[in-house]
Amino acid sequence: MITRRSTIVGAALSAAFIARPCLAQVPDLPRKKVDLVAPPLVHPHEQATSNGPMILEFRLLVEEKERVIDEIGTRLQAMTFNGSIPGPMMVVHQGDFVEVTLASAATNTMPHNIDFHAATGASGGGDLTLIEPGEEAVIRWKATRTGVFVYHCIPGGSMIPWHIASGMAGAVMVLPRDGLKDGAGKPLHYDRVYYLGENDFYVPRDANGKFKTYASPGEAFSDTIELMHKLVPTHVVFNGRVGALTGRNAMPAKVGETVLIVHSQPDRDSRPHLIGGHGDYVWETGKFSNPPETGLETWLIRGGSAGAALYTFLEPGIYAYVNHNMIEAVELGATAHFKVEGAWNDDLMTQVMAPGPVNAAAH
Ligand code: CU1
Repeated sequence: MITRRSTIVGAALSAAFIARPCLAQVPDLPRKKVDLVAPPLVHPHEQATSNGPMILEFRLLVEEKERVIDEIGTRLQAMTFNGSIPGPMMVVHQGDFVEVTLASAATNTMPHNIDFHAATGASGGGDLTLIEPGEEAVIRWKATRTGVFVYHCIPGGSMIPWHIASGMAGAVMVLPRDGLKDGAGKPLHYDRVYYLGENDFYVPRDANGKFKTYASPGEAFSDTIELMHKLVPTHVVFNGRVGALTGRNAMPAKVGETVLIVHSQPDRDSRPHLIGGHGDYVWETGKFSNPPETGLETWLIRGGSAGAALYTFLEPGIYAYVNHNMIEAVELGATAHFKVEGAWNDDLMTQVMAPGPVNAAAH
């Protein structure tokens, strides 16, 4: 039952508290508390389950905190779910109930809430979860549709794009109860799953072109929203900062392992490409009720959505996973790495001749 705050989009920043929401009757189902983990990792879960529907309990703490977002020390007045950008991924099965406690750190300065694209009604839950610093709210929604879906903060007006562009987005994966399938109904499994949240950031510069710093989110707001109106990000990154998933932070895998890559972007379109690899099975729109496309080179993540790609690594080495707008990948930060160990397969590729001077006599 809705007793607190109505439609969020366009609402005033801080609606008056009316009453504590009445909690609906609790379904008579088993409960399980799930401890969330920071991306790119995903909490342990079954891919297919023989269990009946459950109530899965999650807790998300909203924290406003300054974060360094690149290798030159640029600082963002970030807003986070559980301290990470993106927020952690939650995995459930179709028919489960997702019960989320959304809490706001007492040190925060603004109202926050959460809109689950996978949920139905009340602005995806945003209308029922708008909390002030030091408050918490609990929402429960039924996972009726399968796929990977974005969640994000949606506090009203200009706060919506600002909070999202400050880091407040994550993803939910609703698996079919009998697991993933290819287009012919054959079961598909993954050995590892990684969650990559792509974000565009807008950090204002001073008169000398240097990135500015601010003491609080509120102090950063007017400069930041002015820059956001130009729609030209200063950073496009995976998992909160340039290099969050490259070099020694590369995601490990082994030759022969099948990896599920979940990729979300709450704002802008992205074009993921695995350099030297492919998308064996790709749910480009992220919804498992549709058959996956196969053998892709590059696919599209629409702004405001998540997609999923399954790939079995066949050669060892470092694989760059990029937004194949290479300007965004190389200049703005949208690059991640997989570090794959195992034996090289000469049949798939071999170096016939190492680079060297042109041998004119041979031509
Ligand atoms: Cu927020």
